[in-house]
Amino acid sequence: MSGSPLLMQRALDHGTRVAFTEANGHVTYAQLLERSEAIAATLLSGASDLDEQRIAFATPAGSDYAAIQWGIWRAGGIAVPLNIHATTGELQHCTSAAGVTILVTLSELREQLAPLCEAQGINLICLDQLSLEQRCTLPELDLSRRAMIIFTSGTTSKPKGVVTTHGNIQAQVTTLIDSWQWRREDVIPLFLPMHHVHGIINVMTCALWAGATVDAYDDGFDLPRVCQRVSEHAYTVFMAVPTIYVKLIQALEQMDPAEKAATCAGFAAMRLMVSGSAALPVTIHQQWHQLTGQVLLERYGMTEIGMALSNPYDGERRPGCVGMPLPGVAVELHDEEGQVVTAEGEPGQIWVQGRNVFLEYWQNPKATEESFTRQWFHTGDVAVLEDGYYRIMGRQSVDIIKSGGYKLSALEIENVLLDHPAIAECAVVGAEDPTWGELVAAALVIRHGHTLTREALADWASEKMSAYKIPRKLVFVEDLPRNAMGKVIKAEVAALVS
Ligand code: MCA
Ligand code: AMP
Repeated sequence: MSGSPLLMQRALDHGTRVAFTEANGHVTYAQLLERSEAIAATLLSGASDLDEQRIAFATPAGSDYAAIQWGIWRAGGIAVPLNIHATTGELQHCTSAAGVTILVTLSELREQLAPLCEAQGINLICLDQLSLEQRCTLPELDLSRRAMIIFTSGTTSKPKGVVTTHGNIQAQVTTLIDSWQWRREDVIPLFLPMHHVHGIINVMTCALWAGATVDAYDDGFDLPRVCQRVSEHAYTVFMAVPTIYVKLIQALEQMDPAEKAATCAGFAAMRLMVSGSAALPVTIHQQWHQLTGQVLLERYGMTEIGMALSNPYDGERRPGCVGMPLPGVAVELHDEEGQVVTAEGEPGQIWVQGRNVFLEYWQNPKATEESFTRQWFHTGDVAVLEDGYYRIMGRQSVDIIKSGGYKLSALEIENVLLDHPAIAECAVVGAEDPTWGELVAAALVIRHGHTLTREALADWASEKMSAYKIPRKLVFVEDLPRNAMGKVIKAEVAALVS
């Protein structure tokens, strides 16, 4: 196993321990290693090293996902996880921007992905059709090798590919293993999407690093099943976005007393419950504590950096705050002139430095350069330090929306809406919402002689963008509010749609 990422070398020691429990039974670490070796041999198909070829994969959470990811890594490729619920247009952007050569999936998704692969000359491989007997000599890898590209939305109209190396991933994982005291005996549910860091790194990779067990949900967050498993005391650790805690509170409040007591007892028994990906409202933090006795540990992270700030495992977990820098992660606040803010109580943009910080935006040196000053990455989030704890105040850009834990680009959504024949102009903003954090909201100017209903727009949009990007709030306006320079005033749009 020399030359393999440390994650896989550690898996040898975990051997017969259960890595995944899933609908069809369980999979051990030894089986995961075996399957990933066969996948690596298939991908190499006689070559000695994939040399950072981009290999996309589209599979739900579970052992197949991990075996493919490890197979790509062991063969020397860059893993490009795709959103299994993305539209063809969204997938096309990712596969063509990353220059994907092979896409691995399951046979039930073959039909959906075949036209895209044909159009882009991508070799489509179905996992269930592979021989698991294949073996070959695998390449030597070092920590500087590129390992993964995750697409993330931002202040450009199309998502950018965030490239992390094996070294970055190792740093992102090990700081959480130590800080949150991951152990072999842990069991964690995995119901988060598998094309983002929260599900991939914080839940799955940390668990596999520790030799723990992942209970995989192959169709995302299934609230009744989660509550059932929790009431059986199946889990020791739980990680979710704030929207999920809001949905769980609503569900607990509607349960009959016996079911509620059993579910709350299951939550109470866990050793750690974490919230992140978006701001956890203080009221939700408090309600959760009242219901379950658990003090949620809130942390702050980003695709480009993994986790940076965390409330302590031992010690005060302060509601409304994201704690302090994790070991190995340097954090500074900077004012608008780029000067370091040292005084407590003064807001500044969060800059981050450390081995956890990504290498580059894929084939986008301009965006990469603009995001760094020396080795410091500019997150675009504004925070303030109060009594030793950081508190996130919001984003610098109004064009970034956080809905259900997903980061969305207002500009990307506007570009899609402008393709609608009835829409002359539009402005998209986030509107505050107690469940989703923010809802996607749009002010629309309708072309003369056209009409448009909410339902018709939602139907049309669902062909073009993922469900969480579809505007949920619409206002129809004569003109968009603009300043003297003709620029749309998004603050006024936000007031219109709220
Ligand atoms: C779905 N719906 C929405 C939204 N999304 N409505 C408003 N706003 C939205 N954003 C609607 C659907 O159209 C549907 O409507 C109904 O809600 C249920 O949809 P469904 O998809 O089934 O919802 P769900 O399963 O309850 O999903 C909610 C969720 C999911 C579980 C919170 O959004 C989720 O898994 N979010 C996690 C995202 C995440 O992991 N982000 C990490 C990236 P109808 O009923 O009318 O059909 S951030 C990251 O990785 C960084 C590093 C970090 O810090 O963690
Ligand atoms: P993403 O780019 O999808 O990885 O999302 C990262 C963004 O999520 C960050 O830049 C923050 O804006 C937001 N975020 C993550 N965790 C928190 C948190 N605990 N509180 C507030 N915002 C958060």
